[in-house]
Amino acid sequence: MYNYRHEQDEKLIPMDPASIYRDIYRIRRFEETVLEKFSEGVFSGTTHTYIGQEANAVGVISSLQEDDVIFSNHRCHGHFLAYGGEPRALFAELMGKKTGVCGGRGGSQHLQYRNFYSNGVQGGIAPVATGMALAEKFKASNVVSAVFFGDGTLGQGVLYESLNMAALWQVPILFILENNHIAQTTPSDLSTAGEIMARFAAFGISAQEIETCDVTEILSLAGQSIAEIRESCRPQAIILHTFRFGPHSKGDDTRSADLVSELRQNYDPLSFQAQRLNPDQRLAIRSTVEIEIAAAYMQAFNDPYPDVKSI
Ligand SMILES: Cc1ncc(C[n+]2csc(CCOP(=O)(O)OP(=O)(O)O)c2C)c(N)n1
Ligand SMILES: [Mg+2]
Repeated sequence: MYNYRHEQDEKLIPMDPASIYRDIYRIRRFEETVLEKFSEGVFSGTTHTYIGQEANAVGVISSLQEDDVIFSNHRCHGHFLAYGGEPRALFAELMGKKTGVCGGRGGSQHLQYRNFYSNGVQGGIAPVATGMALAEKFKASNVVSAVFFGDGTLGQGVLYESLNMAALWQVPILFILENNHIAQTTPSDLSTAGEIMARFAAFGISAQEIETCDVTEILSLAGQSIAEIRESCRPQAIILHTFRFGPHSKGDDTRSADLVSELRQNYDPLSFQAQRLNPDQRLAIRSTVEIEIAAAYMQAFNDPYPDVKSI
């Protein structure tokens, strides 16, 4: 048992290795299906998949509680699914269907579901998350806000305005940097000067970093940070060094195939978690998830488009 996850029935239940594996594999299968089907023209707009980074979403979001608020970015599917969002509603959203998360109007990058929000503008959601944390502080609700962003977003000035306000006003927020070492096609060492940790230290925000694809290490780090934020009502940051195995969006990976396959070989959170299960357990989980995702896709595919009057 590693940590606690908040289910929709509002009970805290212990997470076991099998349910963690299932959560990671659900995101993986969802995203593989998105990439497979995109070329068939079934989705509207664009998309950014989360393959390789699944442990970050599962580890952090499983450590949050029911009323906590999550803010995500353009690469939001994994965060949404880890939060408990339905695969069918997300497929439908990507297809512009009425049954989509936002009635088919938000697309891949702009989701709102319960306490989950995403925004495709890099850094655009950081001040929103900071404002939400301030509001929750005023309400004395003991709610934590958590905001995910990528290494490329370290180039957005609004992020530093948000860090400044979060520290100045001491708001309960966790900044989660998913450093996959690349922004679209630009490796981070071509865009980011100095030490990343120093950027948080400049505002007096306590930050910790970890390079791992072991979800249990992320659970433990995030769980500790979130507990401290809730206790102290002060912002914190965690930097998760990670790798994406897919393209930035659909077919736009400028990295060599050899490099990507080496990354998959060495840093796959799914294979890492698989070692904790026996082959029968793995097989049972995989087939259940495959059936679930295939059914979710077909339901969304057959769902109606919104009617014109709803525009
Ligand atoms: C303000 C802004 N500029 C440019 C873009 C186009 N864009 C979308 S994602 C992306 C790269 C983001 O890199 P990073 O923050 O490292 O996240 P990752 O894609 O690696 O998860 C860019 C340039 C955008 N969405 N918003
Ligand atoms: Mg990046």
